[in-house]
Amino acid sequence: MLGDVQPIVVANRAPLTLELADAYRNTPERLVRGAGGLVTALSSLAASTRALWVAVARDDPDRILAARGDPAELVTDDGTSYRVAFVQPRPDSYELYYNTISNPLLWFIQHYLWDLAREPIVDTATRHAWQEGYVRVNQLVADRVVAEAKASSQPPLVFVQDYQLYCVPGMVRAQLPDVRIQHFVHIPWPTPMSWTVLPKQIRDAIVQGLLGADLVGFQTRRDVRNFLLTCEENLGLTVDFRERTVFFEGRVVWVRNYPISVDVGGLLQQAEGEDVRIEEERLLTWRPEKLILRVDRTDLSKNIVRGFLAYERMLEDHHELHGAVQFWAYLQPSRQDIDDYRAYLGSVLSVAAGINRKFSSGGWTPIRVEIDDVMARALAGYRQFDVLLVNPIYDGMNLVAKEGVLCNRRDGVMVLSENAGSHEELGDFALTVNPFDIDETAEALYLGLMMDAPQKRARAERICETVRSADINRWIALQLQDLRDLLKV
Ligand code: GDG
Repeated sequence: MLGDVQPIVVANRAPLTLELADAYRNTPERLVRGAGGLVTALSSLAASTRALWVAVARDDPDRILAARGDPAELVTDDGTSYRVAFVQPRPDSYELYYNTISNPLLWFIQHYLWDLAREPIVDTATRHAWQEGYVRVNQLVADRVVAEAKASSQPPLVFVQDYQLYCVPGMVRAQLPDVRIQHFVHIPWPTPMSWTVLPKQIRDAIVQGLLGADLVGFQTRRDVRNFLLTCEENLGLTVDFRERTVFFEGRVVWVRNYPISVDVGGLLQQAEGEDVRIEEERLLTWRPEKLILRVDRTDLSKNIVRGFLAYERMLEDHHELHGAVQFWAYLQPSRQDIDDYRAYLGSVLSVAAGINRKFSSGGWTPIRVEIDDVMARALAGYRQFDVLLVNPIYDGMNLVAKEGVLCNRRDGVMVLSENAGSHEELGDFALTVNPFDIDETAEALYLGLMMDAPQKRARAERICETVRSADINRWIALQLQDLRDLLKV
């Protein structure tokens, strides 16, 4: 896979979590592998190369793991082993780094979520959080990477992940000028102008930090273009749009897109599991004739409220569907320590309740909102939907769009936002919507429910083929290929 190198994966989260023993529920302590394709993909890389994982200790269970070794040799309950080096920032630094700067400030800029007439207000507290939180934690992480790189007998190859760690590549490069670094950004990279919300010193530090890498990866071609434009317009750097390179401090930085995907084999196997069968049986006891599904974290970017408003519009226009259709919103609670997120969940619940009050009759409830965190239930939903609504305001990729249709057993139709990263690959076979337009979304939901069987099947098959041929292994393989071709690793 890779030559003689020591891969170092750097991410905010470790690839595993410690679930503490619970005497009340009589459950033992468990070390559980993190969910999602990223952990799966990087885990296979880590397992095959003895990679080291550098992560930030976020809470007490992480700190317990950190105390088990430095780096800790950890084996999850499914038998996968990891070497994890935790950095341990002070809790107040972590809070500023994670809950003030990364979420919401950067997340909101990168998903265009700020209501700019009112927010954000940038002040001394923002600069303090940047310096004492974000920069400080990034420096701790970078120092740890440097120490591990120096201790390695093989040349290190550093893979940094995401928006919490933008400064790490530059900080590592400052200490190890020749090290090979790749940084992958999982969320959208917005237009240059969106970044001007931040003071110049902060927004330039973000881009310069990233340019410490040799290769910067994004999900879509649009993200790549926006990043190149940001380098040119906001920092005045020399950019080659055809080669997709930036010249920075005497080096060439390559910028490429690698659409993240799912572990197709693993996911389909998981979807056949006993726990999913039990969830599906439960679902069949209440499923309506026609099921609309959405599965999302309760994040503002996911656009859950407008999804309900579109469904309301559809019910207003199509009385014949009353009693026959139900919209199941299966939602995972997210970032509830941030005010905007708590308020958003409140709006989600109250809008759904309002629609249910307006239309419920004869035992029929139009919307079923369920807030929980059980993957098997999401998979049961994926198998059973007739229409899957994926309408984010903006989204880096959106894996639900890829997983949902792949697991579905009914040739279900997907209604997909043109602003989801997955739209670049799957848009031709979904029903495309502008996520702000509830009339258009209502119409698409209706078309999806009414589509004839051959058309449904043709679309579902094309989506499945696309996902199968570009799965998570390809995501990794393309990056490794570029590291070999461009950087001669
Ligand atoms: C970020 C970016 C990008 C579903 N129900 C449960 C559950 N899921 C799984 C889904 C899916 C994952 O969670 C959600 O992934 P998404 O990609 O849809 O969204 P984000 O969480 O916002 O992810 C995104 C991604 O990073 C990867 O680069 O695609 O754009 O925002 O796999 O099936 N997971 C658990 N419990 C559930 O009940 N644990």
